Amino acid sequence: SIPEGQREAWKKHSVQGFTTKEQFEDETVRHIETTLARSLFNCDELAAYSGAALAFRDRLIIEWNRTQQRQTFADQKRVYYLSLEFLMGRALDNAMLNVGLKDVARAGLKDLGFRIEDVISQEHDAALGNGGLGRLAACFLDSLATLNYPAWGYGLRYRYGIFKQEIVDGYQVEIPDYWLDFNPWEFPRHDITVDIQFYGSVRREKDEHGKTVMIWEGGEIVDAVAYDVPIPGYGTSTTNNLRLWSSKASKGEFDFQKFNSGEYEGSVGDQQRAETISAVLYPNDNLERGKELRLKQQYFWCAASLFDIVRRFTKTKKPWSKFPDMVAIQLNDTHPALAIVELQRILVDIEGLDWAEAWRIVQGTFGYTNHTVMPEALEKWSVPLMQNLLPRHLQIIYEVNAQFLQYVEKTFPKDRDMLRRVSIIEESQPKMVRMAFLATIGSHKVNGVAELHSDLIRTTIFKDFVTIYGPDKFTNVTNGITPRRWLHQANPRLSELIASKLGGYNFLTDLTKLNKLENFLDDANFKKEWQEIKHANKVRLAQHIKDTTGVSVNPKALFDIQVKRIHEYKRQQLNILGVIHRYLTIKSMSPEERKKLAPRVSIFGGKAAPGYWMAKTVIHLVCSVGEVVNNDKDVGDLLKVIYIEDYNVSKAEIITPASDISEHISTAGTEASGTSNMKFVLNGGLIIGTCDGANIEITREIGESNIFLFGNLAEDVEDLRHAHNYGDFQLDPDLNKVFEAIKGGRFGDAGRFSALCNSITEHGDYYLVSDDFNSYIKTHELVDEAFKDQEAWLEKCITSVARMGFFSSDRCIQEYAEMIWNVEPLPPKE
Ligand code: Z15
Repeated sequence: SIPEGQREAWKKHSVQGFTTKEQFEDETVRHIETTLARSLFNCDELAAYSGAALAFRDRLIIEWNRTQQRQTFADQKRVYYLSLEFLMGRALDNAMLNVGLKDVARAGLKDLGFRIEDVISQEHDAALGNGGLGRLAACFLDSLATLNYPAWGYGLRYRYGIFKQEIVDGYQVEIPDYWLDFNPWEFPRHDITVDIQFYGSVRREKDEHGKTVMIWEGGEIVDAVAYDVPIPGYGTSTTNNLRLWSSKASKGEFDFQKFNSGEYEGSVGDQQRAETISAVLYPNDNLERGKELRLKQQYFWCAASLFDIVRRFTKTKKPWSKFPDMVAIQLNDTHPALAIVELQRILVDIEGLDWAEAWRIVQGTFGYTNHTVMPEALEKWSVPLMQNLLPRHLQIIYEVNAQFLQYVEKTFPKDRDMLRRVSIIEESQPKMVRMAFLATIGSHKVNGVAELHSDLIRTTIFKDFVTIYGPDKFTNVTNGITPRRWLHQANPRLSELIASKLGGYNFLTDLTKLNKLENFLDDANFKKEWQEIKHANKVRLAQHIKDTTGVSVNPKALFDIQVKRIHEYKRQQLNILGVIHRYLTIKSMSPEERKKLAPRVSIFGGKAAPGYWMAKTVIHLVCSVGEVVNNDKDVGDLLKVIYIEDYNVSKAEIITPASDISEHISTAGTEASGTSNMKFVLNGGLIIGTCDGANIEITREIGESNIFLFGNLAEDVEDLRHAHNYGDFQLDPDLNKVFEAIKGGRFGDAGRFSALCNSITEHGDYYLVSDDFNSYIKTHELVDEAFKDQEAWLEKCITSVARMGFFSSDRCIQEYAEMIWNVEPLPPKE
């Protein structure tokens, strides 16, 4: 650091960051002319984006520095959020709003000849996630900073984010998402690198006191290099850090020897192999495939993060027993469960603590969030794979398991089968490590993400663990979303209208304040403006649809939207089969009857995992139906079917404010929470949904009369499936007509859809499409009816928005902080 005597000089030259329009323009032009080496003769919108982004980045990093210093001096507990996915979307708009300088930037950019919207839309999404789990992590970072918690995110810096989706001839095509060409939002920290070891073997040795120590040696070393992304809070100078690790060949290991011995090509190959670890995000949502490279990613990221966290703790010179008082680590699903084992390894093998004392520290440090009960999504790693890649970690897992099972056997001596059921090791061929059990045993709290889901984990996958540990270890934190991005940024006009009624923007940091909106249900002007804003948002989406698909849709029609990852459990197939039913109904009507119908636009969007054939078939069916319906003269505006390509965070910001109704129709008991349901309601759209995930709590909050619920309940699903498997299955007659139409070739080659149809008609209808079909169709008829009374519809929308305060991610973070982390905020002295 700078010597005492020189600090005054330093401070005099400290960068301040712009606040006025003039200063913003100075900074932006300076960056364009020097950092980017462009001039006013070749400054396009991309250059303007780059200049503005760099100007904001400077501001953020100044606050980032101050925040980090403050947190270091404060010497209090920090939170570390470990997530393999952070689905951040664009950063510039968010930075402008959180720092409170968007109007300054708008005026400045206008002076320089640009429209702020065009500049903002130049930015490439940071798409380091698949769906809900990754976006939740991003919302949590926003709330942690806004609420002034000393918190860090830790993740992987993938060179390729989630693929870009193109729809070619009605099929999904995946394009690699190379996004790092120009990323002004990250700061490489080449001085912060960690050596990460893989493979090798374990040797037992006696130390000088005769104590047995384990030594993991040999194998290979890969370097983890830190890249830091500043996370600004809204309306506060707190700027937290998201640290992403990038893999690189270790200097000592590779170059030197091989370059000297003339193995140039081999050396380059080694470098590339090392860099492969952080090369690509696995594109599966709610599915685990057990690939070695994925396990390598997990350990690489956990080991680097733990090393960093432990190093920060050691600087405080506190005894190890204080570790859980200074560090809370939250595991976003089981992807980071190896962090538990890694901390135990550091404490026992490297720091020489007793096993039992180390394990107390580990359990006191970790919390685990479960996001699914679906068996195909629960992580299991093969023992031979782990033995080879992480021999010492496998030993530790066996030891943890042995002690745990010993305790269980002692406590429940009569239940022999329990040992088999709760063992971390599944006695299969090959043996498997059950990561959810490891995460549960190694944490002091386990939480689900919505009430139904938390009840389900307590009664199904973790039932035995509730018996063993008691019910208090298991809790619920219902998911939420950040109202900054999902209301203020995505829907600025609605946010402004709300602010004009509530006397300012305080609702953005205390969302329960929205409840005062119910006082304006009789305010005709307010309601008119509300409706105008919804219409303008629909016009904007209609324009996007026209530009990207060529199809014209009527903005006055009912916009019915389902955008999310394509998955059988989310039941996009139920939606499109319902659309076909609607089409057949329209075709069977007389022109007079048709006049009474409410025009509809059915909008779909979402990515299918590249290897998920059934999901890809669903996309193809939607596109094929659209091809027929959109060109049928009998139908006209009464029905349009649209597939929006490449659904991502920035598209969601256009789509969410434009819905009249959105679909959250998973088979009851399968969607842990869902978070887009919250986004749509917060933007003044109603929802049609099943009694699943957070739909249930949304209903509780907004009232049953403001939501369209349908379908079987979670408690009945098991019996229905069982009945199907024993031959008790009657295909719904309306659904049968839909299948007849598909089989008759009305939407192109029927063969392409046979597996999809058969999964329902022949193979047990696991997701209960037929069981729920009638209820779904009937409920859509209620939606049609309700939409005809625009006045009443509008009232439902406004009432619902007013009652959505509970679903702010700020509320979630406060619950985690109190119930799980035991951390206090550290507000800046302002
Ligand atoms: C994912 O996006 C979710 C759960 C998972 O187990 C995986 Cl691997 C990915 C989603 C849930 O499906 C969704 O219901 C929930 O809202 C979201 O996590 C955030 O909790």
